[in-house]
Order: sequence, then C-alpha cells, then structure tokens
Amino acid sequence: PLKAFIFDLDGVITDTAEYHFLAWKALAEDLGITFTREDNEELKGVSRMDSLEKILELGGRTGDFSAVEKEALAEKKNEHYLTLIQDITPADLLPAIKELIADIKAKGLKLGLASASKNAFTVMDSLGMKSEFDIIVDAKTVVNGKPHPEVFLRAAEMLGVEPEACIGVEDAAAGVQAIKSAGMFAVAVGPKESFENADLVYASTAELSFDKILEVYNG
Ligand code: B16
Ligand code: MG
Repeated sequence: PLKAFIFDLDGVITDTAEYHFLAWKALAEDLGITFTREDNEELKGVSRMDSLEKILELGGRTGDFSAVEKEALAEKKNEHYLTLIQDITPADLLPAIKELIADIKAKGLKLGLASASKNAFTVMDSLGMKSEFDIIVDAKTVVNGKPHPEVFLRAAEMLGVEPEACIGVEDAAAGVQAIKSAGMFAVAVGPKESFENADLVYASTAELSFDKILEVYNG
C-alpha cells in the first residue's frame, strides 16, 4: 500500500525554472552565448555545474575555461538567482499544490522532497513549506544527480518506506527517469510526449488530483 509522496521542487511545487532561466540567460549573454527558453527546457532537473557545461557547449566554449573559472561562473549565476528568488512567498506555490499536500497529509501519508537544487531549503522556507514536509533531500547531500535514482532513494530511506510504496512527482524527463529507476510510481507534470515512461501525466499542476493518482496507483 501507498505510504509516501516524494515531490520535486522546481517546476512542481513552484516555478523557479523561470528564475533559473533569467539567471543563466544573463550569464550566457556575458559570455556571448545565445540562450533561449527552449534551451532552458533541457536544464530542468539538471545540476548547476552540468547546466553550465551545457550552456558552454551551446556556445562552443567548453574548452575556454578552467575548472576554477567554471566554479566562479556557476557561483555568479547562483548569486543572481538568489536575488531573483528573494521575493518568493507562499503565493508562489503552483496551482493545486497546496490542496494536494493537504490531502496527502490528511490521509496520514508521508511527505518528502527530492530536489536537484542546492537552494531547496531556502526556497521551501520562503514558500512556507519547510515544516509541512517530513524530510527534504537536496543536491548538497547526494553524489549523483538525476536521472540517477539516488535523491529519490535517499528520500524514501529517510522516510523509512520502501520505494514501491512511494509516488514521485516530477516535471523533468531526467527526474521521471530517476523516479522509475528508484522503483517508484511516477507522476509527471508537462507535455505528454516528454514522458514516455511516466505512470501518469498531467499537463499542469492545476489538474493534479489526489483521488485519480491513488486510483491509478492502486490499479
Ligand atoms: P541550484 P529540481 C533543479 O531543481 C532545477 O530543475 C534545475 O533547473 C537546476 O539547475 C537544479 O535544480 C540546480 O539548482 O543551482 O539551485 O542548485 O527541479 O530538481 O527541484
Ligand atoms: Mg523540477
């Protein structure tokens, strides 16, 4: 039987993807690299350093910087990102998320967060969600980024539940891959064609329904 829900943060609980985009775009422009919203789609669920590598690749500039210089570029992007997320409030929760979380808690199920972001605690705090969740696993405490299942497996372990008893919710293809590799039931949010291996796909968070998810999970 179902014991827990494990959520992704960026793109599921709140739309920080837009802020990541603006901060990466500014950095890319500084480097003379064109970076579009479409390019940004490829970075969802991808770690900070891997995102930087992808952007440098776009501009054919991978070989132009040392490891130390790349760290500095990533740090610069993050400082900008932190200024952009300063004004996040509970009003920035994506549609229907608050209700879904209330339903999960009312049913006595556990609640975890599995994020590829090193800023997950800060964002969850600003959203007023930090104390609502039983556990939060962020990128600071895992070795392997998504699509590796580590972050979801760690979350299940910390919740004290088997992966099969967990439902993961993600907006990134890499994230859904991570959920499936962890042996969990995967709910995806986004365009259907992006998530061939998800168990259930919703076009947006507004359509998420606790009853429907449970029905499909229970088969
Ligand atoms: P940071 P998630 C991910 O968070 C984002 O989707 C991804 O775009 C971002 O690059 C990554 O976090 C790292 O974020 O620079 O804050 O450590 O979707 O897994 O919650
Ligand atoms: Mg995400």
